[in-house]
Amino acid sequence: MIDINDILEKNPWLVSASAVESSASTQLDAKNDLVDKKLFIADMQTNARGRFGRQYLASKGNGIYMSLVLNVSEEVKNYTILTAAAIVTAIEKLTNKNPQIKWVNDIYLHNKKIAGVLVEYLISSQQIVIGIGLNFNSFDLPIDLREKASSLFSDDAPTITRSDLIAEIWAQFDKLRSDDAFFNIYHAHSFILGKTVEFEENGQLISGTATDLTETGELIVNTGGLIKVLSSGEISLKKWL
Ligand code: BT5
Repeated sequence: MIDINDILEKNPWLVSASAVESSASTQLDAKNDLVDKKLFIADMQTNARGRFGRQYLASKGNGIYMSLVLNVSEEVKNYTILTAAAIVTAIEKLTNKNPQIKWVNDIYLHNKKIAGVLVEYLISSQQIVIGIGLNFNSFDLPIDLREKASSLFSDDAPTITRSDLIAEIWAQFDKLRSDDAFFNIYHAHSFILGKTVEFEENGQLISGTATDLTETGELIVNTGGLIKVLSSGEISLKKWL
């Protein structure tokens, strides 16, 4: 099980944390108890979601599934980018692995997705809920995910615990959110820059070369002379080569 005391000790900025054996979705747990800087963790989720309502697969005891509530009254930051930067920094600090970030919210290792970030804005209460799903140990994936998903530790035995990584992710998150260096980390870990990407716009499939990222998180794509600035809220990439 997850060691909450260790996580809180390494993150005095968090007010509290809960860890349950099973939850429908830690994102929902968080939304039902909107305490600023409270962390919700589950060993298993039965109805986890990603962006655009897509399903996120969980496997009992083999992943990190967690959501954080944060009051964001006057700040304007791209929390998806900040969280992705915190995850890759934490992994690099605790292991010898070199994760990358696929625009905008996916963490990749050896060309396969090992984690995803979901940031939801609650406009009425000026809060956000940051969800992280990370495949930690390897587990049986359904056929449709085998080609594109993997785990942090896939062929090798874990050298750290899930609690170690959770504690480090939030420690890095807290450190990075006090300055703007997280964008440079995000940029330096980009898996997509220089690649040919395909996206859908108004029902039309368009392809181009991903050339850069803006500081607010848009992806700049050159589609044969025409420069497109893609916003992650509207567009998700279909293909990248
Ligand atoms: C994400 O969405 O990757 C964000 C996932 C956030 C999940 C966390 S877990 C804790 C909290 N509670 C929740 O209910 N949610 C958050 P997106 O970019 O939309 O990616 C979803 C797509 O990733 C799916 O359509 C699949 O193709 C793929 N996928 C699903 N499960 C996966 C897994 N375990 N590992 C890798 N890829 C997966």
